[in-house]
Amino acid sequence: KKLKPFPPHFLWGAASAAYQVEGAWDVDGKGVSNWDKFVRIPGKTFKGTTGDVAVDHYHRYKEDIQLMAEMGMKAYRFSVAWTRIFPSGRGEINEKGIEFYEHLINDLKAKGIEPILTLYHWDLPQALQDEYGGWESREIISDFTRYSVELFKRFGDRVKYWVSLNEQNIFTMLGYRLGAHPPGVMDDKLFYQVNHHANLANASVIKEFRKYVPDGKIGPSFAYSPAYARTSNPKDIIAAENAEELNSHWWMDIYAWGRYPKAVWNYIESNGLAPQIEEGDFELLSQGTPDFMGVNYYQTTTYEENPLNNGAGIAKINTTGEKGTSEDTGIPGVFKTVENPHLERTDWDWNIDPLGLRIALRRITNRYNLPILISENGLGAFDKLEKDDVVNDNYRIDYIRTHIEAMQEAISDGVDVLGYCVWSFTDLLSWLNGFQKRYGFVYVNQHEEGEHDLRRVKKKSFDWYKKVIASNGTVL
Ligand code: GCO
Repeated sequence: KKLKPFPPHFLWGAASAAYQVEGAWDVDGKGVSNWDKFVRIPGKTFKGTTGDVAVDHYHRYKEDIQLMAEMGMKAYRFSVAWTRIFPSGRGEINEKGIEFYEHLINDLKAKGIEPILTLYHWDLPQALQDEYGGWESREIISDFTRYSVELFKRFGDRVKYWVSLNEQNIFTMLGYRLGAHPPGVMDDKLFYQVNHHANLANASVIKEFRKYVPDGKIGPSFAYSPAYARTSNPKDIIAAENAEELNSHWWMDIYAWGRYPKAVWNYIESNGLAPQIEEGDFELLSQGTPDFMGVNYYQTTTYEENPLNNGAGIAKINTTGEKGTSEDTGIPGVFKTVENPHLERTDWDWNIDPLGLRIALRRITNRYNLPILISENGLGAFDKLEKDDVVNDNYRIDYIRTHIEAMQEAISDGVDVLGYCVWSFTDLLSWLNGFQKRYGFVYVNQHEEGEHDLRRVKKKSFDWYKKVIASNGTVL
């Protein structure tokens, strides 16, 4: 088969999130977010790490953008901290917060880097959590819309690519099912209700976007882990189908079509978990069709049948980076996750599956027929800063190279990919893992303890990705 080249204006980029890079948690009028509060609860994060300073991007954004320019990056995906704009979630606007993103965006544009703005990357104003439970209440829909519209008005003339919600499936799963992210709740019924509100908020924002930024493109970023069946036993096949529908279609169908997939709906309804729907909800949901599906791809998940009488495993969160600490999880009668014996694993025990990216892109294209922005893909590892400021992250180059190859195969299959954002540009704070788990092309000398001057050091992968971009993906 002949491979198609990457399109001429392909968005070669990298991504980050406000809480993971900015720091300056209480500077220039910023309000307190759910994460500012959560990380202060003992035992929640690795060695109690917080994002108070993170990698201090708030004060060093110029230096960071200079490095992006040096690399020749075409796009930078970042998120806005809601609490910088509306410190208590709604009400008074904090102009200092607007100013920061104004400078960031202008600086990117001046260097020819396309800004991709994420409206929500998990840092909810704590005031809204306290007032009405944040995503637990329908009030979030109008507050999130007001905040988003403010950004459309301010930046819509310069920012053409927008991501609405980042990984709704992950922040609701960790926040309301596993209790590992704020607000630390474990309640399956609430989980579905919270998701229904997030779906409505997502649709409402996309609907407004059309009025304010008619020439822009917007979509959610979904953390998609394609489901594989362990064997050709039909019982394993149906388990994988169940997982695909419950763990992925349940979100992506709503984004693309404004409706919930039937089997999941029936399953949650018969288990008393269905969300409360109000009149007009499906009408709004069907008006929230995105311009693209944002896909955060890291790995695939393999499933097998799970007999009804089997005890349910609950996912264990790995915050130490030790291998073999993740456990099989599942729902009796529905599916069970198993290790895939054909794949290597990362330091964090995630499988490495480039072909899974091609499969992901093809499945989404066939089902939704939307362009795709790969809004995240990358490798979290224990990087080592060697003497003379050298980081030999050959494993990261291998990971990204094989995923770019798979992406090109998918493009040749006919998938419309708008861009590829590597997670991440600089190293950044991992929500639960502190600074041990690193993703960047640029090493940041930041640690939980000991010497940390925050200096930026280009890793080996920096020069490699620079060549990839310069050759529009022909030199890998
Ligand atoms: C971590 C996670 C994050 C996510 C990102 C999702 O280690 O904290 O891997 O970095 O990838 O925030 O959008």
